[in-house]
Amino acid sequence: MSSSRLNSVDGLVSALLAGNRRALARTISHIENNSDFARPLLAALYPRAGSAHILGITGAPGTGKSTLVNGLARAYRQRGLTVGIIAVDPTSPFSGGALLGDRVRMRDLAGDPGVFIRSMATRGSLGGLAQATADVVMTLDAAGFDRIVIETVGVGQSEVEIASTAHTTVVVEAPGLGDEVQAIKAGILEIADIFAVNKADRDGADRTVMALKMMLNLGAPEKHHVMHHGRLLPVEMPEHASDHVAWMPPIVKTIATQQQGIVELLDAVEAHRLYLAQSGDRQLREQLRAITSLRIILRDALLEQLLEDAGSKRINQVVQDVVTRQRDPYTAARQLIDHFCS
Ligand SMILES: Nc1nc2c(ncn2[C@@H]2O[C@H](COP(=O)(O)OP(=O)(O)OP(=O)(O)O)[C@@H](O)[C@H]2O)c(=O)[nH]1
Ligand SMILES: [Mg+2]
Repeated sequence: MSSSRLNSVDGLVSALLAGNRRALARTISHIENNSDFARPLLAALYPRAGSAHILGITGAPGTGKSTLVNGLARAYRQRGLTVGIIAVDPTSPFSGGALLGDRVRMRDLAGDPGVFIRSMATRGSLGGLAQATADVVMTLDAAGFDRIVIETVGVGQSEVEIASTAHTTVVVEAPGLGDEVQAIKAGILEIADIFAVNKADRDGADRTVMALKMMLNLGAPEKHHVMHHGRLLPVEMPEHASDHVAWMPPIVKTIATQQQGIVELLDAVEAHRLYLAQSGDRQLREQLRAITSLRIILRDALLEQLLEDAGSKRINQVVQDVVTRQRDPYTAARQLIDHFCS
């Protein structure tokens, strides 16, 4: 295929759908850079996506996420499934050091056309990292990957936002980083569908498992997503079948560096995938993903237009008024909104 075909939106789309990896990489670059091609590409690909199962792998730095992802990808390949991997590193958008490490750790997957690995460059994409990640996920989905794995470092709200774009979220814990379960602090326990206690070759793994079990027994964090996002857009959520049993997050011990527990972890993911389909929760999550996407896009687009509409002179004046306490920020914001809407 001549490379000039990849210089048009139509050419890129048809090549991507035909399995051309160069077209895929180029499409992702357009999306990341928010080039003129980005929106037409996203619009053309969106109807082709929706079949992949999307996994989020999150947890504190160094818990072994990349090593686990590597193991999972190999195990999926052994089952004949293709895997797209996205490594997101919002904490160090410019250094790229951790990502380089990831590439090295995932080296044994290189050269396999059934695996595609991408590190997310975070800079400048409209809608921020969460939306850019969702867009790349959608692109891999349209390109036909059976499973898409997103690795994020679980440290803050944006990671939770990114994880909420997944169908199945695996929270990775490791012993020896303090007695407490690390995720409690970061508030990512609520998003876990599965726990992996990695580095089970180390002391304290059983204590971590016990701590997690206690946490889970204290209160099933069921339907938190709905609570959290449901009120943000007035959409009707599908009702649950009354006979449907709530999912209890399983806890899987792994030693990623020795390929131990990987098959069990993969089986847990696949069990959750089935659960989502059978319970109707997959549909619910698709709704939540749509809500999250729309919220981010609307928020950013409206803010951008409002700022443009008000003009920098007016904005500067408002900022000054708030600084000098002539107006409180709520009143100032309200006045800008009223002006924008009038
Ligand atoms: N002992 C032991 N070490 C492991 C295990 N899994 C991973 N490691 C090691 O832990 C270190 C960190 O592993 P990574 O896979 O890079 O962890 P990560 O969570 O992706 O790290 P960041 O992306 O930087 O947050 C590496 O040196 C791994 O070899 C395990 O099961 N046992
Ligand atoms: Mg990593």
